[in-house]
Amino acid sequence: MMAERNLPPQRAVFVSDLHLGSRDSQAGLLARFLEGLRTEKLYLVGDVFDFWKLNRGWRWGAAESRVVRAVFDLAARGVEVIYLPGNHDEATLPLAGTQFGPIKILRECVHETADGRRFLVLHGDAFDGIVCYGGWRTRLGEWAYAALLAFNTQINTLRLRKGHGYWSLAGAVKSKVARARAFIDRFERAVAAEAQSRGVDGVICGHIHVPTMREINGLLYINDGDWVESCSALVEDPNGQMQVIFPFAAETRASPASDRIAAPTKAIA
Ligand SMILES: [Mn+2]
Repeated sequence: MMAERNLPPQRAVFVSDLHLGSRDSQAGLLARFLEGLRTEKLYLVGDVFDFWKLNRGWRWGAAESRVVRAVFDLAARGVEVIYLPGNHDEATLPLAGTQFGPIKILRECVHETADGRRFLVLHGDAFDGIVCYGGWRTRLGEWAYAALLAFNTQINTLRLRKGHGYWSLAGAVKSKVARARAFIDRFERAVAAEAQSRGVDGVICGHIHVPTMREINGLLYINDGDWVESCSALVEDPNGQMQVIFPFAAETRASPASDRIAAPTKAIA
């Protein structure tokens, strides 16, 4: 349970897609992770807040406040905190280049590891237009899938009452899984290609809620995941070793081996 306490001191920690303010955010686990953290740098790689939920479905409780307090406590202890706005918190983007108290706000930046490798750090939403149809069609797909999930239970209640068998949502969306995989691959390749053109060794992003570390054309693509389902973080140890960790794997369904791209919504962050 106290896995986060066992995390040794890190040089840098990257988290993104916290979606604070959304009911889906795992703010409680995130607070525990941040409160036990020892690191020199903390990168908040976008979608820290979910302002899209301000009009409907906004939630702000003790856990969310604990997350914010934990970040400021880390900063007060000398941790360098860098905040890179994403698309769900793009209202903070005009603040890029300024400081919010001890927190540095940047559109993107380059992180240099202890062993001298340079990583472009950005949220990743800028690549939506390149890899998918974008705009309303993406939103429609996201809405349709959410509606499908919500109605799954009702559909089955009806079906069972009428003597039909259980209708599997997983089976129904199976045909979409290949598309989700293709989307993820296109996204990862687009981000990696951009990083390659900047002459860096790798790229660190979030946005699609698919924690990954993979080499693409000799460039290291790292996605730190999210705090909606994966509850993952990217950590760099004092020697420059990078690792995507799942500190609450035992308490959530997420684990490095789980097939997290089965749900198409994951691809539409
Ligand atoms: Mn995003």
